[in-house]
Amino acid sequence: EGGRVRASPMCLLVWGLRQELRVVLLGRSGAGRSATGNTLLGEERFESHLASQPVTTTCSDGRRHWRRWCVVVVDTPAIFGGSQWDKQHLAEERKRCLEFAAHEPCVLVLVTQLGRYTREDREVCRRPSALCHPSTWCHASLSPLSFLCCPPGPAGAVCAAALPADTTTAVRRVPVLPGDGRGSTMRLLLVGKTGGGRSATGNTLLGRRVFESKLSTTPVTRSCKSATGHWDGEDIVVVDTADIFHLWNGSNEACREITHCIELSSPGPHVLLLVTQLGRFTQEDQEAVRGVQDIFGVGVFRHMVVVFTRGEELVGGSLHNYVTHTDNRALRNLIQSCWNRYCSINNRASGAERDQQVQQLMNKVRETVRENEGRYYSNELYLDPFLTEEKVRYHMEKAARPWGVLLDSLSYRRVLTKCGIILIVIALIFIFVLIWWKR
Ligand SMILES: Nc1nc2c(ncn2[C@@H]2O[C@H](COP(=O)(O)OP(=O)(O)O)[C@@H](O)[C@H]2O)c(=O)[nH]1
Ligand SMILES: [Mg+2]
Repeated sequence: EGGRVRASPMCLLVWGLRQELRVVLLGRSGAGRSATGNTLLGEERFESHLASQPVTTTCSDGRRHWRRWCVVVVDTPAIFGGSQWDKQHLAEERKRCLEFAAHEPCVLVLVTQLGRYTREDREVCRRPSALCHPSTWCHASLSPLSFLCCPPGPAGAVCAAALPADTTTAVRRVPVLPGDGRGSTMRLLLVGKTGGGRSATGNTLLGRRVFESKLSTTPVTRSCKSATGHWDGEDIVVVDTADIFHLWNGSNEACREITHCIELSSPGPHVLLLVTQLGRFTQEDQEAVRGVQDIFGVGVFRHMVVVFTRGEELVGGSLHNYVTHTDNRALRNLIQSCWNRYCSINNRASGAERDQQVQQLMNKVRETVRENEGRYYSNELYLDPFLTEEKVRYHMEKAARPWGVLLDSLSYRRVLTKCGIILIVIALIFIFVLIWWKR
């Protein structure tokens, strides 16, 4: 926690992308591995009771979702230190354990009893380096009990997980690893056509005027900008965007701002809010949706909520009625692509009314996050650690005219040379055949 785990930039990158986190429980017989596993999983997955013989005889696993991780907890028999099994069984179980641990990110957790750190525990600490791949070992959470009285070392963390109430503490301790450095902050990205009300919606969400928002014939937001806020005890980052969502025009400014937008919402937005005006879903809006798709890819609709500004104009009618009875096919298609997630907002509201608007919108945001099991959206632009404007340009050109890029990438000269040679050879063969036949 707090940077205690050392990792190379490559590990940081890889760990940031993986959604699965392995937690391998190690320890001597009777230390409480299975019970700790059950506490972490929140269910009685592993057999655990007091017995004169070891209860856990083979490696097994259980899963749960925790934040953006799928946590796989692996319970192991006492395969190190004072084992009572024959060599073949031990070798098999060590192999199985190795297979379970051969995964990144993987954390080895030493389970030991408070006040009973014995010779067998020390033996367990010494042995797994032979079991695990060095890359796993360097991130292991194995830690002697002395950590309880002195600060943990760079690769160690200590937590007490004996009580069910400590589950969250225990799980939180484990995945606060490189790649999760941005913690639980939820990133919201405002997208849509210029003048639709993105900046105004951002200000409403944050409860203060951070982004410039006014009626204008030219784009008001010149550059993408992010701001942080809190909602219901959670940190949020809201990214407001410049005029980048339109049909690709190849301008340097667009390249620069797309790169900026990716940087600000990195490692990826949890939810994209597609902002449009109620009752005015125009050709420009459709082009903006196409622009969003070109930048982020089709998968982005899974993380999108359609937000209708000027919600105050809904007097007397419901948004549901408006959306289901609209004759605007493009809008209906968009709502369908976004899994029917939409809501309205009145950015002119203040006080309790504003709070209610934010509550509604944030409920949709939470629903979206839940449906995506806490995962944020990512694509090749987010995954590139050395993103440049040139790479963005290539990405956009590929998205805007995929066949064009393919043809551009073919070397015309080489193709023409080869075709020319083949034609000359065919012509020569034909002439020789003709001469020979005439004789
Ligand atoms: N009446 C009303 N006006 C809004 C609402 N949301 C945005 N606006 C206005 O729409 C105009 C454009 O908004 P802005 O946030 O600058 O749009 P952006 O270009 O998408 O960022 C501004 O004059 C806003 O005050 C709303 O919910 N109700
Ligand atoms: Mg704006």
